[in-house]
Amino acid sequence: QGTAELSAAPERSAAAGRAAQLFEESFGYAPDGVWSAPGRVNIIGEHVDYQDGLCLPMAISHRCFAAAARTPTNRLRLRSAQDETVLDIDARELSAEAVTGWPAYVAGVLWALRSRISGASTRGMDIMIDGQVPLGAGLSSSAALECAAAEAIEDLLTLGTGPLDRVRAAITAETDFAGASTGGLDQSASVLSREGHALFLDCRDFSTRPVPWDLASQDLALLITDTRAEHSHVDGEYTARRADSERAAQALGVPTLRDVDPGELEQLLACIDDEVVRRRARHVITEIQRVREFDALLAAGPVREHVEELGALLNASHHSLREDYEVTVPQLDLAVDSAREAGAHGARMTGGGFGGSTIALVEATQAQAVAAEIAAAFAAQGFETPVFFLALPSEGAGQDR
Ligand code: GAF
Repeated sequence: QGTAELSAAPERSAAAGRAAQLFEESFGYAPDGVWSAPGRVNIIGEHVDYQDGLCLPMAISHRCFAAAARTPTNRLRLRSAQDETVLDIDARELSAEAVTGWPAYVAGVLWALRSRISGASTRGMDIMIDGQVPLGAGLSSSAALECAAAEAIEDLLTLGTGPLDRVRAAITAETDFAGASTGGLDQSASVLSREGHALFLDCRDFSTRPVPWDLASQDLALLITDTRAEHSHVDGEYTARRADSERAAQALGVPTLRDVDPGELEQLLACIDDEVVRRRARHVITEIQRVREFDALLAAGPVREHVEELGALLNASHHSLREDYEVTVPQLDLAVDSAREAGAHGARMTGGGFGGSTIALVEATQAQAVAAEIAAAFAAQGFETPVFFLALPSEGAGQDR
């Protein structure tokens, strides 16, 4: 029998206070403020953001905190409560080669915003990071780090960025500075999410629309299982899938797979010679269509009224990610299968895959029992004990104090 307790994120204002205290202990003076940004789960719309697709993520209650102060220097000094690596660098001379590890996700944001920072003013700052988004769990701890940094930098240097500018700066930090060629879903969710809502995201232009997502009042819950199967994005598999999807678009003669009419799927797929590329295309095109259907069901009434159809879309998404996109691992499949056997309405992996987390749409009263079933299945297979949370739709990035 595995352990199946539901863990909770630290309470936000207490966590912000802790970050301020850590700053003071480390730098010897009080910070100017504390900013934070959340991790996310993607409810549906996986591996489509880099093909101009549609996604439906939501911010979770786990956040990354950045306590920071502006200094009358040009030094960027970074420290973290989770990692001993520190950075102390001339902020005018940032380069991807000079900064590695977690500091690249913070320094990269300052670098991405460089054209907005006037040459004359100093840009020195001290930042203490306290990341409470579980690391390597596929819950976007790196986007939370970038987005918390973007909020702090905006307020400390008064750059006049809007939320979408900060999303773009965080994306640039990740792709051009930290060197992970991800697609923008995570940063959008971290900055633009609203409490009590999921975020309908069109990755073609990063336009968004909040979608009410209040499961608790309908006695439902979204159970997150962090399978503890480690994943990494800088890893070639993600890049390989992205390249496959580009090959698919090229074979179909369209700029992106978003431009494909799902009604013509079968005829179009027949035009792709490579069997693997054909399956990759089928995933992306059908997944974008599933997001449209999911969104339409949510618009048609409360989740409770369509819970079986919504669950079926989650299941179909997982199937497609497992069979056509091949981004699952045994732990993800087991968590999904055991959640369904324990009575979940639907379940799927969430995030980039190759490890990380799953989500399951469950009756609120069943969340604990479903978690226990998953934990037991993991124990029986000799897998590491998973960690369980509830996905509570939270507020995007902002200032805490
Ligand atoms: C990761 C990436 F960072 C996102 O951009 C997205 O592609 C996701 O995997 C898959 O949907 O989280």
